[in-house]
Amino acid sequence: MAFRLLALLSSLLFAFELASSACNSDIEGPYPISLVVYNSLADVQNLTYTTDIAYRGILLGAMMKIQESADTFKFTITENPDYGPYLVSVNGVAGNDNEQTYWELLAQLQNGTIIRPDVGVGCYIPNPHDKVILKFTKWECV
Ligand code: B12
Repeated sequence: MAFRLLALLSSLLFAFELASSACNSDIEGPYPISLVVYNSLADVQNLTYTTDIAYRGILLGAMMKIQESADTFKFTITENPDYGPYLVSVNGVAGNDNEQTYWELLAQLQNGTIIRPDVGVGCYIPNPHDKVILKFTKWECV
């Protein structure tokens, strides 16, 4: 009787270990990205930051992490009800509708290709080793 109970307990333990190890194998760790602040309208040096981002985490989270750890990186956003956070200013430099300036979001992928994400900082999910570029620039009216 005691033997059968022991056998039952050990098979239950085995099944539990199997289930938990299967779940653990689904866990993906964070990965590195870098962030470049580039003002194309002024003669100032680019600033580059690196951070780890949660697996498939959003860019805004990585930016908040950098802001917490680096004294030289500050940004502000406004919330748009349709599209989420709009990046208004970086390090005190703010976009201005009258001057048609804004912070453009670009990303250089690991293979060198530069893309212009079709979502903002609250929705963009950087790929591992992305170089995210916040570019202060002007928009053109067509
Ligand atoms: C004009 C425009 C811009 C102008 C806005 C300046 C201005 N004052 O007019 C500029 C060039 C600055 C711009 C920038 C960007 N834009 Co834009 N923009 C548009 C566009 C063509 C029209 C918006 C509009 O005037 N609507 C009419 C007015 C009356 O409504 P509104 O609510 O007041 O409009 C405001 C918002 O749309 C806001 N806005 C514009 N773009 C974006 C992007 C995001 C993420 C947010 C939160 C707000 C926002 O600015 C408008 C004026 O205040 C739309 C596409 C479309 N045809 O609708 C894309 C659109 C809204 N933009 C888009 C994107 C992706 C961007 C960028 C992230 C692109 C980039 N990679 O840099 C950046 C924003 C970066 C940042 N700083 O956060 C996407 C948003 C999709 C999404 N689900 O997130 C759209 C839908 C285009 C697309 N790709 O399909 N944009």
